[in-house]
Amino acid sequence: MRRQLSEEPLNLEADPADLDAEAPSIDRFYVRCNFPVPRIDAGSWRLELGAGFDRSRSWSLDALRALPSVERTVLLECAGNGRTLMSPVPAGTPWGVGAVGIARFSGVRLSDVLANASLGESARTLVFTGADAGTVKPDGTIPYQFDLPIAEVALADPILASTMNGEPLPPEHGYPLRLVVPGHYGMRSVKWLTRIDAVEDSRPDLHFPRKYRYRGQEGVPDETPVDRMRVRALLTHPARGETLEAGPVRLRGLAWSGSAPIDAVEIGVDGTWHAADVVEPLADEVGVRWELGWTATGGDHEISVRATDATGATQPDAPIWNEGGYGNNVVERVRFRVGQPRG
Ligand SMILES: Nc1nc2c(c(=O)[nH]1)N[C@H]1C(S)=C(S)[C@@H](COP(=O)(O)O)O[C@H]1N2
Ligand SMILES: [Mo]
Repeated sequence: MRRQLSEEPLNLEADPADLDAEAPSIDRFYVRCNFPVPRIDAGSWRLELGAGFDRSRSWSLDALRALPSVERTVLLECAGNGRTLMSPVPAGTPWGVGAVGIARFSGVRLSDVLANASLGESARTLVFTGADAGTVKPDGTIPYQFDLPIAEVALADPILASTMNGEPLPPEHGYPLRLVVPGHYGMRSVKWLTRIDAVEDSRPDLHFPRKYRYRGQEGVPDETPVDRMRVRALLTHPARGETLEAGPVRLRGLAWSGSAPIDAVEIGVDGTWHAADVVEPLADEVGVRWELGWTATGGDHEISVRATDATGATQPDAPIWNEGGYGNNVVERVRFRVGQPRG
Protein backbone atom coordinates (compact mmCIF):
# COMPACT_ATOMS: atom_id res chain seq x y z
CA MET A 1 0.00 0.00 0.00
CA ARG A 2 1.17 3.51 -0.78
CA ARG A 3 1.33 6.12 1.95
CA GLN A 4 -0.10 9.57 1.21
CA LEU A 5 2.34 12.30 2.25
CA SER A 6 0.22 15.13 0.86
CA GLU A 7 -3.02 15.41 -1.08
CA GLU A 8 -2.56 18.68 -3.00
CA PRO A 9 0.00 18.47 -4.45
CA LEU A 10 -0.34 14.70 -4.55
CA ASN A 11 2.61 12.83 -3.06
CA LEU A 12 2.40 9.08 -2.49
CA GLU A 13 5.22 6.96 -1.13
CA ALA A 14 5.53 3.35 -2.33
CA ASP A 15 5.91 0.35 -0.05
CA PRO A 16 9.36 -1.21 -0.71
CA ALA A 17 7.74 -4.66 -0.35
CA ASP A 18 5.67 -3.94 -3.49
CA LEU A 19 8.89 -3.62 -5.50
CA ASP A 20 9.49 -7.31 -4.79
CA ALA A 21 7.02 -8.22 -7.55
CA GLU A 22 8.57 -8.83 -10.95
CA ALA A 23 6.27 -6.27 -12.57
CA PRO A 24 4.80 -4.06 -9.84
CA SER A 25 1.43 -2.57 -10.83
CA ILE A 26 1.16 1.15 -11.57
CA ASP A 27 -1.05 1.81 -8.57
CA ARG A 28 1.94 0.90 -6.38
CA PHE A 29 4.31 3.34 -8.12
CA TYR A 30 5.28 6.39 -6.07
CA VAL A 31 3.79 9.75 -7.11
CA ARG A 32 5.66 13.01 -6.78
CA CYS A 33 3.95 16.28 -7.75
CA ASN A 34 4.99 19.86 -7.05
CA PHE A 35 1.70 21.35 -8.27
CA PRO A 36 -1.87 20.13 -8.80
CA VAL A 37 -2.30 17.45 -11.49
CA PRO A 38 -3.36 19.32 -14.67
CA ARG A 39 -6.35 18.07 -16.70
CA ILE A 40 -5.34 17.69 -20.32
CA ASP A 41 -7.45 16.95 -23.39
CA ALA A 42 -5.28 14.59 -25.46
CA GLY A 43 -7.04 15.63 -28.70
CA SER A 44 -6.00 19.26 -28.53
CA TRP A 45 -2.71 18.58 -26.71
CA ARG A 46 0.46 19.44 -28.67
CA LEU A 47 4.16 19.15 -27.97
CA GLU A 48 5.70 22.43 -29.12
CA LEU A 49 9.35 22.70 -30.11
CA GLY A 50 10.23 26.33 -29.49
CA ALA A 51 13.44 28.31 -29.17
CA GLY A 52 16.56 26.92 -30.78
CA PHE A 53 14.94 24.63 -33.31
CA ASP A 54 15.62 25.54 -36.92
CA ARG A 55 12.20 24.19 -37.79
CA SER A 56 9.76 24.99 -35.03
CA ARG A 57 7.31 22.18 -34.90
CA SER A 58 4.17 21.18 -33.20
CA TRP A 59 3.55 17.47 -32.62
CA SER A 60 0.20 15.83 -31.99
CA LEU A 61 0.12 12.41 -30.32
CA ASP A 62 -0.69 10.82 -33.70
CA ALA A 63 2.30 12.52 -35.34
CA LEU A 64 4.56 11.19 -32.57
CA ARG A 65 3.12 7.69 -33.01
CA ALA A 66 4.39 7.67 -36.60
CA LEU A 67 7.98 7.60 -35.29
CA PRO A 68 9.61 4.25 -34.39
CA SER A 69 8.37 3.12 -31.00
CA VAL A 70 10.60 2.14 -28.12
CA GLU A 71 9.91 0.43 -24.81
CA ARG A 72 12.20 0.26 -21.80
CA THR A 73 11.91 -0.87 -18.21
CA VAL A 74 13.06 2.05 -16.12
CA LEU A 75 13.73 2.58 -12.45
CA LEU A 76 12.79 6.09 -11.31
CA GLU A 77 13.90 7.43 -7.96
CA CYS A 78 13.11 10.84 -6.46
CA ALA A 79 16.20 12.79 -5.45
CA GLY A 80 14.55 13.33 -2.05
CA ASN A 81 14.22 9.59 -1.39
CA GLY A 82 15.62 8.87 2.09
CA ARG A 83 15.43 12.53 3.16
CA THR A 84 13.88 11.72 6.56
CA LEU A 85 16.88 9.52 7.44
CA MET A 86 19.06 12.65 7.49
CA SER A 87 19.60 14.57 10.68
CA PRO A 88 18.45 17.24 11.09
CA VAL A 89 15.68 16.36 8.58
CA PRO A 90 15.88 18.90 5.71
CA ALA A 91 12.74 20.76 4.61
CA GLY A 92 10.84 19.12 1.75
CA THR A 93 8.50 16.19 1.18
CA PRO A 94 9.20 13.76 4.05
CA TRP A 95 10.12 10.62 2.08
CA GLY A 96 11.21 7.42 3.78
CA VAL A 97 12.87 4.97 1.37
CA GLY A 98 9.85 4.37 -0.90
CA ALA A 99 10.23 7.20 -3.43
CA VAL A 100 11.34 4.71 -6.04
CA GLY A 101 9.48 2.71 -8.70
CA ILE A 102 9.93 0.40 -11.67
CA ALA A 103 7.77 0.40 -14.79
CA ARG A 104 7.84 -0.31 -18.52
CA PHE A 105 7.58 2.98 -20.38
CA SER A 106 6.92 3.12 -24.11
CA GLY A 107 6.85 5.95 -26.59
CA VAL A 108 9.43 7.44 -28.93
CA ARG A 109 13.06 8.39 -28.55
CA LEU A 110 13.72 12.02 -27.71
CA SER A 111 16.66 11.85 -30.15
CA ASP A 112 14.28 10.95 -33.03
CA VAL A 113 12.12 13.98 -32.34
CA LEU A 114 15.18 16.24 -32.11
CA ALA A 115 16.56 14.87 -35.39
CA ASN A 116 13.26 15.62 -37.13
CA ALA A 117 13.26 19.19 -35.91
CA SER A 118 16.78 20.18 -37.00
CA LEU A 119 18.16 21.24 -33.68
CA GLY A 120 20.51 24.24 -34.12
CA GLU A 121 24.23 23.54 -33.61
CA SER A 122 24.85 26.09 -30.89
CA ALA A 123 22.34 24.64 -28.42
CA ARG A 124 23.83 23.10 -25.27
CA THR A 125 20.80 22.59 -23.02
CA LEU A 126 17.22 21.46 -23.46
CA VAL A 127 14.49 22.92 -21.29
CA PHE A 128 11.33 20.84 -20.80
CA THR A 129 8.07 22.46 -19.69
CA GLY A 130 5.14 20.68 -18.06
CA ALA A 131 1.50 21.78 -18.19
CA ASP A 132 1.33 22.06 -14.39
CA ALA A 133 1.92 25.38 -12.65
CA GLY A 134 1.82 26.93 -9.22
CA THR A 135 3.13 29.70 -7.03
CA VAL A 136 6.57 29.45 -5.48
CA LYS A 137 8.71 31.95 -3.63
CA PRO A 138 10.32 34.17 -4.83
CA ASP A 139 9.43 33.52 -8.47
CA GLY A 140 5.64 33.84 -8.37
CA THR A 141 3.48 31.64 -10.61
CA ILE A 142 5.59 29.35 -12.77
CA PRO A 143 5.23 26.10 -14.73
CA TYR A 144 7.23 23.00 -13.79
CA GLN A 145 10.38 23.11 -15.90
CA PHE A 146 13.60 21.12 -15.88
CA ASP A 147 16.71 21.12 -18.01
CA LEU A 148 18.96 18.47 -19.53
CA PRO A 149 22.41 19.03 -21.04
CA ILE A 150 22.20 17.99 -24.72
CA ALA A 151 25.27 15.79 -24.24
CA GLU A 152 23.09 13.62 -21.96
CA VAL A 153 20.68 12.79 -24.81
CA ALA A 154 23.19 10.40 -26.37
CA LEU A 155 24.15 8.91 -22.99
CA ALA A 156 20.77 8.43 -21.30
CA ASP A 157 18.65 7.97 -24.47
CA PRO A 158 15.53 9.62 -22.94
CA ILE A 159 12.03 8.56 -23.97
CA LEU A 160 8.96 10.64 -24.65
CA ALA A 161 6.62 8.14 -23.02
CA SER A 162 2.90 7.80 -23.59
CA THR A 163 2.36 4.46 -21.85
CA MET A 164 3.33 2.89 -18.55
CA ASN A 165 3.11 -0.91 -18.22
CA GLY A 166 1.24 -0.98 -21.54
CA GLU A 167 -1.53 1.41 -20.49
CA PRO A 168 -1.93 5.12 -21.26
CA LEU A 169 -0.10 7.15 -18.63
CA PRO A 170 -2.36 7.71 -15.61
CA PRO A 171 -3.15 11.43 -15.03
CA GLU A 172 -0.84 11.66 -12.01
CA HIS A 173 2.09 10.18 -13.94
CA GLY A 174 1.98 12.72 -16.77
CA TYR A 175 -0.86 11.95 -19.22
CA PRO A 176 -0.68 12.18 -22.18
CA LEU A 177 3.13 12.43 -22.54
CA ARG A 178 6.11 12.64 -20.23
CA LEU A 179 9.83 12.67 -20.53
CA VAL A 180 11.68 9.70 -18.96
CA VAL A 181 15.42 10.13 -18.44
CA PRO A 182 16.85 6.75 -17.37
CA GLY A 183 19.69 6.87 -14.84
CA HIS A 184 18.84 10.37 -13.60
CA TYR A 185 16.92 11.28 -10.45
CA GLY A 186 13.23 11.73 -11.20
CA MET A 187 13.00 15.52 -11.32
CA ARG A 188 14.31 15.47 -14.91
CA SER A 189 11.50 13.17 -16.09
CA VAL A 190 9.06 16.04 -16.75
CA LYS A 191 5.40 14.97 -16.69
CA TRP A 192 2.58 16.53 -18.78
CA LEU A 193 5.22 17.65 -21.25
CA THR A 194 4.05 20.47 -23.55
CA ARG A 195 7.18 22.23 -24.73
CA ILE A 196 10.89 21.79 -25.43
CA ASP A 197 13.26 24.72 -25.91
CA ALA A 198 16.92 24.50 -26.83
CA VAL A 199 19.17 27.15 -25.31
CA GLU A 200 22.85 27.92 -25.64
CA ASP A 201 23.73 27.64 -21.98
CA SER A 202 22.09 26.57 -18.79
CA ARG A 203 19.23 28.74 -17.57
CA PRO A 204 20.18 29.87 -14.05
CA ASP A 205 16.82 31.62 -13.73
CA LEU A 206 14.78 28.39 -13.74
CA HIS A 207 13.31 27.59 -10.33
CA PHE A 208 13.56 23.80 -10.22
CA PRO A 209 17.04 23.31 -11.71
CA ARG A 210 18.19 25.98 -9.23
CA LYS A 211 16.53 24.15 -6.36
CA TYR A 212 17.92 20.69 -7.18
CA ARG A 213 21.54 21.43 -6.30
CA TYR A 214 23.82 19.98 -3.67
CA ARG A 215 24.49 22.63 -1.05
CA GLY A 216 26.31 22.21 2.24
CA GLN A 217 27.41 18.61 1.59
CA GLU A 218 30.91 17.66 2.64
CA GLY A 219 33.10 16.75 -0.31
CA VAL A 220 30.68 18.09 -2.96
CA PRO A 221 31.18 21.65 -4.30
CA ASP A 222 28.17 23.86 -3.55
CA GLU A 223 25.79 24.30 -6.51
CA THR A 224 26.64 20.92 -8.06
CA PRO A 225 23.48 19.94 -9.97
CA VAL A 226 21.61 16.89 -8.70
CA ASP A 227 21.65 14.57 -11.70
CA ARG A 228 22.43 10.83 -11.84
CA MET A 229 21.10 8.45 -9.21
CA ARG A 230 23.71 7.51 -6.64
CA VAL A 231 24.37 3.80 -6.10
CA ARG A 232 21.88 2.25 -3.71
CA ALA A 233 20.40 -1.07 -2.55
CA LEU A 234 16.95 -1.73 -1.11
CA LEU A 235 15.49 -4.70 0.79
CA THR A 236 12.14 -5.74 -0.70
CA HIS A 237 11.58 -9.06 1.13
CA PRO A 238 10.74 -9.80 3.89
CA ALA A 239 8.52 -6.76 4.40
CA ARG A 240 9.60 -4.28 7.06
CA GLY A 241 7.94 -4.81 10.40
CA GLU A 242 7.12 -8.46 9.68
CA THR A 243 7.80 -10.92 12.52
CA LEU A 244 9.69 -13.85 11.01
CA GLU A 245 9.66 -17.49 11.97
CA ALA A 246 12.97 -19.15 12.78
CA GLY A 247 14.33 -21.12 9.85
CA PRO A 248 15.43 -20.47 6.24
CA VAL A 249 14.44 -17.12 4.73
CA ARG A 250 15.35 -15.70 1.32
CA LEU A 251 16.33 -12.06 1.61
CA ARG A 252 15.59 -10.22 -1.64
CA GLY A 253 15.95 -6.75 -3.01
CA LEU A 254 17.09 -4.34 -5.67
CA ALA A 255 20.30 -2.43 -6.30
CA TRP A 256 20.87 0.34 -8.83
CA SER A 257 23.15 3.17 -9.88
CA GLY A 258 22.69 5.90 -12.46
CA SER A 259 26.39 5.89 -13.34
CA ALA A 260 27.45 2.32 -14.02
CA PRO A 261 26.40 -1.34 -13.74
CA ILE A 262 26.21 -2.87 -10.27
CA ASP A 263 29.38 -4.79 -9.42
CA ALA A 264 28.52 -6.17 -5.98
CA VAL A 265 25.72 -6.37 -3.45
CA GLU A 266 26.57 -7.23 0.15
CA ILE A 267 24.18 -8.09 2.91
CA GLY A 268 25.07 -7.54 6.53
CA VAL A 269 23.50 -9.92 9.04
CA ASP A 270 24.06 -8.56 12.53
CA GLY A 271 27.18 -6.79 11.30
CA THR A 272 28.77 -9.63 9.28
CA TRP A 273 28.80 -9.02 5.52
CA HIS A 274 27.94 -11.69 2.92
CA ALA A 275 27.99 -11.41 -0.88
CA ALA A 276 24.45 -11.62 -2.27
CA ASP A 277 23.62 -13.51 -5.47
CA VAL A 278 22.69 -11.24 -8.31
CA VAL A 279 19.73 -12.99 -9.86
CA GLU A 280 18.71 -10.81 -12.77
CA PRO A 281 19.34 -7.50 -14.43
CA LEU A 282 16.69 -4.95 -13.76
CA ALA A 283 15.53 -1.87 -15.52
CA ASP A 284 17.74 -1.77 -18.61
CA GLU A 285 21.32 -1.53 -17.42
CA VAL A 286 20.82 0.51 -14.27
CA GLY A 287 20.24 -2.21 -11.72
CA VAL A 288 19.80 -5.78 -10.55
CA ARG A 289 17.65 -7.96 -8.35
CA TRP A 290 19.62 -9.78 -5.66
CA GLU A 291 18.94 -12.61 -3.18
CA LEU A 292 20.63 -14.21 -0.21
CA GLY A 293 19.65 -17.28 1.78
CA TRP A 294 19.66 -16.74 5.57
CA THR A 295 18.81 -19.10 8.41
CA ALA A 296 17.00 -16.93 10.91
CA THR A 297 17.39 -17.79 14.58
CA GLY A 298 15.11 -16.58 17.36
CA GLY A 299 15.66 -13.02 18.63
CA ASP A 300 16.28 -9.56 17.17
CA HIS A 301 18.39 -9.11 14.05
CA GLU A 302 19.63 -6.29 11.89
CA ILE A 303 19.89 -6.72 8.11
CA SER A 304 21.94 -4.17 6.13
CA VAL A 305 22.20 -3.91 2.35
CA ARG A 306 24.98 -2.22 0.40
CA ALA A 307 25.79 -2.02 -3.30
CA THR A 308 28.92 -1.03 -5.23
CA ASP A 309 28.91 0.03 -8.87
CA ALA A 310 31.53 -0.40 -11.60
CA THR A 311 32.99 3.06 -10.91
CA GLY A 312 33.85 1.78 -7.40
CA ALA A 313 31.21 4.03 -5.82
CA THR A 314 29.51 2.51 -2.79
CA GLN A 315 27.14 3.60 -0.04
CA PRO A 316 28.01 5.52 3.13
CA ASP A 317 27.39 3.99 6.58
CA ALA A 318 25.69 7.15 7.81
CA PRO A 319 23.57 9.64 5.83
CA ILE A 320 25.59 12.50 4.33
CA TRP A 321 23.58 15.62 4.96
CA ASN A 322 22.88 18.45 2.52
CA GLU A 323 20.43 21.35 2.62
CA GLY A 324 17.92 19.97 0.14
CA GLY A 325 18.04 16.43 1.54
CA TYR A 326 19.02 15.04 -1.89
CA GLY A 327 20.80 11.89 -2.98
CA ASN A 328 20.79 10.11 0.39
CA ASN A 329 22.14 6.66 -0.43
CA VAL A 330 22.99 5.59 3.11
CA VAL A 331 23.35 1.82 3.67
CA GLU A 332 19.90 0.65 4.64
CA ARG A 333 19.37 -1.12 7.95
CA VAL A 334 16.22 -3.03 8.78
CA ARG A 335 15.48 -4.71 12.10
CA PHE A 336 13.55 -7.95 12.30
CA ARG A 337 12.15 -9.89 15.22
CA VAL A 338 12.35 -13.64 14.75
CA GLY A 339 10.07 -15.86 16.83
CA GLN A 340 11.32 -19.03 18.46
CA PRO A 341 10.81 -22.20 16.40
CA ARG A 342 7.74 -24.14 17.44
CA GLY A 343 8.59 -27.09 19.66
N1 LIG B 1 5.51 18.44 -14.76
C1 LIG B 1 6.07 17.87 -13.68
N2 LIG B 1 6.94 16.87 -13.88
C2 LIG B 1 7.53 16.27 -12.83
C3 LIG B 1 7.28 16.67 -11.51
C4 LIG B 1 6.34 17.73 -11.32
O1 LIG B 1 6.05 18.13 -10.19
N3 LIG B 1 5.76 18.30 -12.44
N4 LIG B 1 7.94 16.06 -10.46
C5 LIG B 1 9.23 15.44 -10.81
C6 LIG B 1 9.80 14.63 -9.74
S1 LIG B 1 10.57 15.51 -8.51
C7 LIG B 1 9.82 13.26 -9.78
S2 LIG B 1 10.64 12.39 -8.60
C8 LIG B 1 9.10 12.51 -10.83
C9 LIG B 1 8.09 11.55 -10.22
O2 LIG B 1 7.38 10.86 -11.20
P1 LIG B 1 6.08 10.02 -10.77
O3 LIG B 1 5.15 10.93 -10.04
O4 LIG B 1 5.54 9.47 -12.03
O5 LIG B 1 6.57 8.93 -9.85
O6 LIG B 1 8.41 13.39 -11.72
C10 LIG B 1 9.10 14.57 -12.05
N5 LIG B 1 8.39 15.24 -13.08
MO1 LIG C 1 11.67 13.96 -7.16
